[in-house]
Amino acid sequence: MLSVLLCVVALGGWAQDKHKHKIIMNNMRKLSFLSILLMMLNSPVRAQNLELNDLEYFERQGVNILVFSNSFNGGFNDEKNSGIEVIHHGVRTVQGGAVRLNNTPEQWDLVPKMTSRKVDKEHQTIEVGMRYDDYDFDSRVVVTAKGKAVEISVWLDKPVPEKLAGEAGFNIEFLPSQYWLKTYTVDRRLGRFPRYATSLTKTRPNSEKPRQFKGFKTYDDRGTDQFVDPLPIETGHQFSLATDDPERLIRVSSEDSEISLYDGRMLAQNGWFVLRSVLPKGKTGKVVTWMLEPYALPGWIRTPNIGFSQVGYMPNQPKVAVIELDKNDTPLKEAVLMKIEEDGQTSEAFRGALNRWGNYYKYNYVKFDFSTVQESGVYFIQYGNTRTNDFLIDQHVYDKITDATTDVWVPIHMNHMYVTEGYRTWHGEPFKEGYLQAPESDHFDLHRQGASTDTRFKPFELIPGLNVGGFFDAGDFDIETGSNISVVQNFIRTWELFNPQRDETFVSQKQRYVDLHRPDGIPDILQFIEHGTLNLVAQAEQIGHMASTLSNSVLDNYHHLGDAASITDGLHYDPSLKPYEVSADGKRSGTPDDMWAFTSRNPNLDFQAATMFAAASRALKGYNDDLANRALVQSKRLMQEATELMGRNSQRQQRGRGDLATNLQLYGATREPQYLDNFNQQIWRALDRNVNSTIQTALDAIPFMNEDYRLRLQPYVVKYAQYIDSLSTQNPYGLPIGLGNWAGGGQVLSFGTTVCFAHLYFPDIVRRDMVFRAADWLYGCHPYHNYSFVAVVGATRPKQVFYGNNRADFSFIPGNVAPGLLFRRPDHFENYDDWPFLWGQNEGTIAGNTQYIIFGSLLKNIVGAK
Ligand SMILES: [Ca+2]
Ligand SMILES: [Ca+2]
Ligand SMILES: [Ca+2]
Repeated sequence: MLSVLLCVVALGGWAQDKHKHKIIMNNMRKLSFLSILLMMLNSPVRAQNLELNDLEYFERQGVNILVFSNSFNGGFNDEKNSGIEVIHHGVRTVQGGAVRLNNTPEQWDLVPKMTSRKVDKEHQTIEVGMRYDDYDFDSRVVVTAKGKAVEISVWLDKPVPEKLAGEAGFNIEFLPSQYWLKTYTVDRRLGRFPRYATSLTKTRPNSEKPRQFKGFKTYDDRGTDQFVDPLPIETGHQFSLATDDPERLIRVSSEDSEISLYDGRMLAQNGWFVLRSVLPKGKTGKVVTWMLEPYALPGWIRTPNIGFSQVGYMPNQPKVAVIELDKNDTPLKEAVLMKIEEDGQTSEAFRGALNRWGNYYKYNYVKFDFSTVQESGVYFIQYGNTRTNDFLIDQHVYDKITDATTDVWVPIHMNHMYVTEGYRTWHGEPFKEGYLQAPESDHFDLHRQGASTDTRFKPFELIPGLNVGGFFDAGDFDIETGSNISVVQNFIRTWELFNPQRDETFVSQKQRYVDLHRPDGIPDILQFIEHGTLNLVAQAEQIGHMASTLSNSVLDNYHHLGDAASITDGLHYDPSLKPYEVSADGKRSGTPDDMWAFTSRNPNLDFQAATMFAAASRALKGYNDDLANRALVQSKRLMQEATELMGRNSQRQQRGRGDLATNLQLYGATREPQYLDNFNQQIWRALDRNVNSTIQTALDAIPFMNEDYRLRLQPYVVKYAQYIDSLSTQNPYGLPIGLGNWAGGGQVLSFGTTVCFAHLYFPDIVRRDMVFRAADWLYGCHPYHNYSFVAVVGATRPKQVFYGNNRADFSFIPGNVAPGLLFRRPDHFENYDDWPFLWGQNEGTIAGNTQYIIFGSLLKNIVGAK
């Protein structure tokens, strides 16, 4: 053991995984003075104290403390992504440090607005001003480096407002999955973080509860007029959290204030552990002071992250692993590809030099190219002491990449159906009572119903016939009409391009019943087109135009986790009954839980629907002629009305890409020449303006066009190929990496799809090598970790948790595609694989996942896998 350790030490900045650190810790006692000295001599000399760096956060090796580098954005309020944050040995385990109004703030509790942020390098201080407009309440938080700790102090110029006295406090939150089952001490008392939320609560009158976002309520108080307030697990002045895990050990203490520990999961499954000090009443100046000290493992260097495709590689494709290294790590000169033989023995298949790519945000990157290895087999990569899991090189690795998505993920998201798989019921039939006309409202899921309903229905009146067909939007259960339109389009596209006859799903519209893995003689994709069209046609027929969404009426069932059929009570809402009261005939209830249809008219949405209906009518002809005809009728009507409305409102959008794609789809659907003329008039100008955003539509036209069109398009494809090449200099992965609040998985899918089409039509310009980049990324060759962002058949190590509707079980729905790599300012990428609840990195959407079906089908076909 000792010799192994010394060997690691002697090599200096080498790969050291978690176990090795533990070995080091355990063996420290056994080491002689000489070997400790040797260790110190070999460790690079670095600042041991926290220092404010050029990126405006406090840094020492192993610890980053961010102070409002990411502020609360207010969209969905507390997204667990903001305030004072700690990135501890590479993992963002602490966030939410701010003045808050609740013991355990939930997602729709109020968040403070950042009013100022002053960074003072000379005094090693960051000061942030915070304000709650709802309460005219201002505070400041000052964070100052003090050796290995930071001092956090809260300042008030005016006392806490009367209404918030005893409610406003300084909070900071700890990631449950990184702390549960670990030990802590409070003023020397011992405790262990619970795996399950089981602490004590009390109820208090609603009148005492600080206002929630826009006045909505996250909870159903069952008529008690009381809310639940968690009680602390512990209270004291000195906390040491995770004393049994040096990578997570943090000390928090306060001399002037009591600190309490709460479990945020008591109110919401996405809650975190909270440390909190209530601000004193009637005081101004420095009212609360904490010291916060994250422990840092001496000389800590992050374990290299070897990015590669978990699905594996075809023999004749490029195979390049991207190795992500700590900035204090010294890159090795070579890596090895090992082969696992049938008898279990391993042997060296390839040894190759590493190519240095350079720095990208906080890490350093080298590449390992083992493309020359073409023999089918089971392999793994060895880089120093880091060894990957195994993966395949084989002609058939891509054969099944869409199967879990089409056979499992999509049917489970079919709304208004009972969905079963073997012994398991995924959900009963949801929303049996149908949908009510939404009243004027400003909605929690960012929808809006204007003063006029734009329909023949009065607010709260039942709109008949909407509870049919359609797909759940994502991790929630609404029907986003725009999304559902793209979903049907994606299915039609898949159907028309690849004609997949796969039949693994039993769908009975009559029984409202879906059974997975039970063939019924009808290709599943056709049934999915039908299911999506059924809801959208019903909207057009019943409402007269497209609803913006069919969504929850109350916040307390919007965040539903569990069986979709239990979101509402299935009974028609009757305001003449009391809440929770059921009518004598058992058909109506006084509980206002019915879903709403948001019906403000949007001619652009109608136009999109019209285009999709035309295509759907073509796809469904011969399978469901009645629905095909209904779709065509609505297509023609909506097209005409939308065109008139847009003309009248002079909302005619700039005749740009949207209309280009629409004209092309309309031509495909109707073969009427005016649409092709419109397309031809616009396409070249659009390409001149922006090749990257127009090229997909231009490529989609090729099947309808002659050779002249292809020739004229060629120089634009050359330009696009140059863009693809240029991406290799922008980041080590050679594709567009999104930096938004929702990770860029959709962007990667679009990019991958476009590259595939470009290669299909112009193989000499967009080389075959280029089509694998998006797949490599999705399946594991990306920053942070190397797990597949897609829960795909064939991947050795897909992600283990996603933000699906079963996220509270720390599980996932097979076939899901995560948005993936989320950027946190100023330099951190992450994708939690032990905490599903951040949608920006882990939520799959119906539009995104059906887009993946196109990409996967295209890739399989292009590379000749099938
Ligand atoms: Ca939604
Ligand atoms: Ca079927
Ligand atoms: Ca109801």
